[in-house]
Amino acid sequence: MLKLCGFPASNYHNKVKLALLEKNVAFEEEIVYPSKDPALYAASPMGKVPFLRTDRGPVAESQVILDYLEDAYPAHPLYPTDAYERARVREIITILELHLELVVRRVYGEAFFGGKAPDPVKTEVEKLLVKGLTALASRCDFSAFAAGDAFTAADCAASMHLPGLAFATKVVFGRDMLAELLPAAKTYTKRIGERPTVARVNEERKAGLAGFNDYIAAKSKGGS
Ligand SMILES: N[C@@H](CCC(=O)N[C@@H](CS)C(=O)NCC(=O)O)C(=O)O
Repeated sequence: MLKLCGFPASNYHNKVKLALLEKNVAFEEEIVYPSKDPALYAASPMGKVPFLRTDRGPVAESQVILDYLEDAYPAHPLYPTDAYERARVREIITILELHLELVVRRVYGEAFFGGKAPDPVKTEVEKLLVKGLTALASRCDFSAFAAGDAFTAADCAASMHLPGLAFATKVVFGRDMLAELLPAAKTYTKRIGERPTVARVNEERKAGLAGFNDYIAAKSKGGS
């Protein structure tokens, strides 16, 4: 059986978990936190989680895993059949991953872990987030799902990444940039949170926070 390795406080982990649930593919979860363990690097070349254990070997990188699942388990598709529409879904995912999530992560230390991001970093992140959110607004109106009238892989990314962005920008910049620049997406995050699969992932995220906090505490004491 497929094994999703990572931890449920991670939005990347949860993006893959949501795809597995939506596709109705059986899987188990194995809690793996980032570390310097060579076994982790053997499974995931950048030492990041999540990765998926398959009967052929591991696959790392959340978006690669989503695409693998779509190829290997075509039932309950998460992409449209039309090539152009598929490209549009991937365009939205790329904006979410590269131009929003990776950008806002630069201030996650301040937003979630009591750190302090340098002012020039904050200025740059705020500017880039305006650009990324404007790009997202040009592709999605969020009146139903991220990429139109049906749930797609773009929703796996949007529903798991956007709430953290809203929270982090409120803490670090004193403004919820999602609510301000893309109010329909803010409403969408609440609406999609009621979808049973998303609600389950979010409940399990909350249940996993204690374990994650223990991992962070051990790490700050010098463990790996
Ligand atoms: N591009 C990766 C990003 C995954 C990622 O950054 N995971 C975090 C946990 S949420 C991690 O493993 N961080 C440890 C590290 O970067 O060394 C993906 O999409 O799977």
